[in-house]
Amino acid sequence: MFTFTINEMEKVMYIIRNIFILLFFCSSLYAHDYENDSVFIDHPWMKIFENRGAGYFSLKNKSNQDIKIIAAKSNSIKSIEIHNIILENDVMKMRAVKDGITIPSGNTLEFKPKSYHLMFFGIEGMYHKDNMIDVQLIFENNMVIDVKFKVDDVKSSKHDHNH
Ligand SMILES: [Cu+2]
Repeated sequence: MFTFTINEMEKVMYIIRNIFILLFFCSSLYAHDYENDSVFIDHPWMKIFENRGAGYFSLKNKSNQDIKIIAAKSNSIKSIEIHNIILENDVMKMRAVKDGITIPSGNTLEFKPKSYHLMFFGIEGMYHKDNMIDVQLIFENNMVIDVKFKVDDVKSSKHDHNH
């Protein structure tokens, strides 16, 4: 016979409840992606320092042609540049990527720290961890994708006092 005592039943309920809580938090933290027929964009996130920031995400080309990201725009940010980091005489330097970046069919391009990133200049308003900022990613052939960058790290000389 397969029977539960009340006590065992409570334990099972407790475990099930915890699994649900875990799933809820995992999905709210990580389920953050955007796609259309051509691209899949995963987890755009950003760091902010005063009114500047850097944005990261991964970009998969699902289509059977090359795609090219050429720019980004936001109503909350004065200007956005695509940057890369290159090593020059053992020194890491940021460079603006003027002509965009081509992603071949089936490939994934990672925008990540010490590599490609979006550079945000003139972020308007105050943001805190987990706030979202609307940004449009602009591709060749008039493809535009609206995404939200999740604020991960905020540093401000006015508000952080690390004595
Ligand atoms: Cu940069």
